[in-house]
Amino acid sequence: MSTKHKPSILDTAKLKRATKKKFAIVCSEWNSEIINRLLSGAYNFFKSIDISKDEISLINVPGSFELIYGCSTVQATKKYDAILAIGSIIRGETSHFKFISQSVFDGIKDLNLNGKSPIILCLLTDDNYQQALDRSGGKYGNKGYDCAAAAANITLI
Ligand code: DLZ
Repeated sequence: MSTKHKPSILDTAKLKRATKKKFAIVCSEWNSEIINRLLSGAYNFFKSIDISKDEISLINVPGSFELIYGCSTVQATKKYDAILAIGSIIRGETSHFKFISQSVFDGIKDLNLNGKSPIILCLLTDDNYQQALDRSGGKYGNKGYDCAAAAANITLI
């Protein structure tokens, strides 16, 4: 997506109204370097609206496919105003990439339809490692930061 048309959801002054909201992050462990970069981006955003790392619950799951179960479990606690799911899927030699990616989008979409805590999906689906680096604090910004802003934004509607 072009960065020329940045959405107003990145308006930090407005998003400071979310400072008292409760957030959880559900994080996949696959492609850990990329995940750590996305997670840092998310924490940087939350810091910009005066929410410290210690105030955010972090739940780790093995891979992106397990984001669905992890988010479902966290949603069921009813403790959070929004949940941020973070994963990175990188295309391999087989069609596994396609099935996992589609399942995660479908699974998280289904969870969002149940009307409980909203889940913001920060899932990179890249053809190669460089593309993932570019989107996790590289030349295309940090999607972890952007998705954390979206999580704050959704608590204000
Ligand atoms: C198996 C697998 C593969 C090949 N690649 C990735 C990936 O690039 N990113 C990711 O998050 N997870 C991957 N996984 C693991 C699956 O998400 C899942 O953890 C396993 O299939 C077990 O259910």
